[in-house]
Amino acid sequence: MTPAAAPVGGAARTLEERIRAQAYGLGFDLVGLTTLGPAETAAAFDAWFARGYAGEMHYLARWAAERRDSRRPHPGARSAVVVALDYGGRSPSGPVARYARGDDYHDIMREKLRELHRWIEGEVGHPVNGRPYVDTGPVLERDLARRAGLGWFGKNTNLINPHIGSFFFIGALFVDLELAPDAPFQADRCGRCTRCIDACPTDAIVEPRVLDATRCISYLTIEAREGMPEELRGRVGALVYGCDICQEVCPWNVRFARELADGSPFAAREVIAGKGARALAREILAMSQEDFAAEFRRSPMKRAKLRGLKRNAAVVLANVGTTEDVDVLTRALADPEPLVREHAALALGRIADDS
Ligand code: B12
Ligand code: SF4
Ligand code: SF4
Repeated sequence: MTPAAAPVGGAARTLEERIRAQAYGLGFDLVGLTTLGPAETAAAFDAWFARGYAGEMHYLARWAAERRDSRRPHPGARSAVVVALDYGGRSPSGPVARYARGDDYHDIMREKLRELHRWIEGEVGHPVNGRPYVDTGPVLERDLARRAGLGWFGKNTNLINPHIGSFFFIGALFVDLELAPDAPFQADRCGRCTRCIDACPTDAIVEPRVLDATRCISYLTIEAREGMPEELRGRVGALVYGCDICQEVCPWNVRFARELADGSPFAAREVIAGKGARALAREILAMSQEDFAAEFRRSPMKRAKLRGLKRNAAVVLANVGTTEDVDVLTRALADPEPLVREHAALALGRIADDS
């Protein structure tokens, strides 16, 4: 069976087949097994970091030896069940990247992986030393997923699967079992296409498969804690949080991206659903800390904190706002955060220049 295909009936026999079937049953969209060991792309990671492309994400420098070899993050672990969970690439574009519109995927995937862990212990009849990883440890998850056969590294750096595209999260359950691995995904299906590189508004994909995160809108609106660089502010356009552009233009998503399942926890929550960039930016700028805590409870958008979201909202209003937004921006000039005041003032200046 290829890792891309859901099982099609018949009694599952080996432990590997039963694990795959159980993981699909828990709702994962792709499942692959791999043996842990040295990461093939460790050198690509080191070169990327050495070029300063990680920006302020200093945490990526920690646990370097663990990142280079997936046997190290969880002592004793020998294999990984690597999974993908689709977050709905067919949902319409919007000011918030699709992955961040609903509930936080870390919690959802970790819980499902814990359930899989308990199920495996039941199947083998003894405790299994294991641990779920979803963004939480020093693991090169795209590397691990390619190794487990889930897809190839697109030129936009995302892992792409030929059946479902790239709008999916990656997670892994490390276990101290010796599981027969799936074949790594060897092909490069990008061919001569360069659509993602051409479409990136900030020219962040500096070479095929190399992303200067400090230019990436996803980084600028989520990870960066300080001001938005002047050169890039205008290019952020109407994006309040995250960016999907290099995935939206990818032919593999145009063709194979999926609809969100009914009742999916990744469906847009009320504060975001159906809102255009201006309306959302205005709402965010007017939020108190209490409103923020209530509206973004269990949301990945909490990561930017209210000050980061307000900075982004001001940048978006600078780009697409009108004189009708002067009121909310003027009130933001009294925000306790200098970062917010600075970007609100810049936005007011821009609107004044344009009107
Ligand atoms: C830091 C980080 C970011 C940073 C930097 C991203 C980057 N491309 O470097 C920022 C904040 C910009 C970011 C953005 C996004 N991220 Co992010 N991010 C991560 C994180 C925590 C670490 C990634 C990392 O180590 N980057 C350093 C680079 C060097 O590694 P890499 O991107 O994984 O690239 C690998 C390959 O491309 C390959 N490679 C690199 N160069 C070369 C060159 C050659 C020649 C070859 C053959 C291979 C190769 O080796 C690298 C290391 O294994 C991972 C989770 C994890 N622990 O892995 C999630 C993760 C990669 N992100 C994810 C997502 C969903 C996103 C966004 C789509 C969110 C959004 N909509 O805004 C965007 C996509 C932007 C993009 N084009 O990549 C998913 C990706 C799922 C997928 N299908 O690929 C992950 C795996 C989280 C998860 N658990 O699901 N992210
Ligand atoms: S996520 Fe957006 S800004 Fe980042 S590389 Fe892709 S298109 Fe460029
Ligand atoms: S847009 Fe083209 S080059 Fe970029 S990841 Fe998709 S197939 Fe590869």
